[in-house]
Amino acid sequence: MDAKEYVENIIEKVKEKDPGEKEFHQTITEVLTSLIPVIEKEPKYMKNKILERITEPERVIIFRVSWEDDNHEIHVNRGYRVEFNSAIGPYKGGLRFHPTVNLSILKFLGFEQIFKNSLTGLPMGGGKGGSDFDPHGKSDNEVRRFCEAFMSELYRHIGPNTDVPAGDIGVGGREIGYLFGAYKKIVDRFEGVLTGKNYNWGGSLIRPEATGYGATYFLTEMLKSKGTDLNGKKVAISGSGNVAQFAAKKVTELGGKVITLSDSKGAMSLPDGLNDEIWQAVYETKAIKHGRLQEVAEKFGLEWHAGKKAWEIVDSVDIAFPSATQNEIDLNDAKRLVNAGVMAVVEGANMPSTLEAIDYFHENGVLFGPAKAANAGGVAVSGLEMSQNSLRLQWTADEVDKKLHDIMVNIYKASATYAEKYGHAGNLLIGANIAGFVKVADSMIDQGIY
Ligand code: NDP
Ligand code: 2IT
Repeated sequence: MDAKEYVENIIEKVKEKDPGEKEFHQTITEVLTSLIPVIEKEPKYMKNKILERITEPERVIIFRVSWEDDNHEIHVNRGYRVEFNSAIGPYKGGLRFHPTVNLSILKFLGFEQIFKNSLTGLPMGGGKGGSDFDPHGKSDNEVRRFCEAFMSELYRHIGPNTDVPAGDIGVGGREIGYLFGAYKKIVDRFEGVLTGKNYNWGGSLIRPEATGYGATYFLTEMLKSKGTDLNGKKVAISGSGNVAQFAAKKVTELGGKVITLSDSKGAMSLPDGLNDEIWQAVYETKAIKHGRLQEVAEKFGLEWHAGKKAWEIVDSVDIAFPSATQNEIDLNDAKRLVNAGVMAVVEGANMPSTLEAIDYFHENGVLFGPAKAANAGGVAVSGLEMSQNSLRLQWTADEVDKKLHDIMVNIYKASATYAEKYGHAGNLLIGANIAGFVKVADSMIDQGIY
């Protein structure tokens, strides 16, 4: 069997085994197809059945979460942890609280995390978890009770050397605090079992900023390869959560003009770009008050486009920086962005572009920075948080930021180098996937048959 046939066969088998897991099928198709050049060159991967093994999670935990709201009504949600691959370190990856969460979404996120974590160069395996709980409109006490109920089961599956969760959509500093408090109460140990902790109790400086800053550092490297930089570039950012906030901040700091932000209710135009005052209002409204972006638009007299995506409200744009959720750029959005003059796309969110959109960008010569590489800064600083916890030390913001910057430059270099080595110069998606894969696959071979 040749490499292409082998890969197609595995993709079909995954689809047959778990029909209906469409997001998981999407990432499997993207990643495995991009690995054909390395499977072809290195027969050991086929011989050791690495693709059969790497597409099957090591363990999936699904559990009931019952909790009581402020009116003493009982609710039942479903909790998950997908422990996908531990070849190069303990399972590591975020928790997502969002009503759309299901096994397909967490398997896609857990699978992507394997390669992303490998790219950081730090010893972290891949995992992801979460719940279909919706934090929108819940009181702090309700969120706390949910977190306590969630941890009352999760605690037995995680640990600083086993599985180290963090935040993702709907899980930020507040939730990590409640989850950490519940874990510590149950196990009676103060240990680095979660990342994204507050600095006062073992967190790392720059972790809140890390994904957005890191993706912007990656973007800077992409632009450098074309002899340009962020200065004066119009940047359409989607989302207004953790990733979008700090992407917007760093882009502005480096001379770019942020022309949009959005949330699940619509998009906001920023014709004059972002300033400190608007940024602070976005941060307070979304990160502290868990409110709506529309309130910020109204406060500053900015145009609000209800129900629209960021891509639908721009006529002229240089860079698209999706930072909200999966599949938020489909083929139509990609066409619209290309018509509006986009030269680069950098993925802050996980799998924000559909397979058709990615192909369209590549066919039209748009520089494409894939999520697994571009947004790896968040988990990279999570890895640095684990290191600091082990050392029982905390580094300065400058030290962490410098390490983050070096990691992002290295990820860019690895992606570009591997793309070239395997005959696809300039295709950072193929390069990143192969670079992330090789380390994990070789480690799996070293460790025997699991
Ligand atoms: P947040 O919860 O802080 O923010 C999410 C943002 O995306 C909000 O503006 C939210 O709007 C919007 N959003 C969420 N779901 C949808 C949806 N279905 N349709 C439209 N808009 C939506 O999450 P993060 O900023 O942490 O995460 C954003 C993306 O980045 C995700 O893809 C995540 O997996 C990825 N990521 C996060 C990392 C991290 O360190 N936090 C690291 C690497 C990747 P609203 O407020 O209205 O819900
Ligand atoms: O998608 C991601 O990389 C994250 N949500 C961050 C994971 C982490 O463990 O910091």
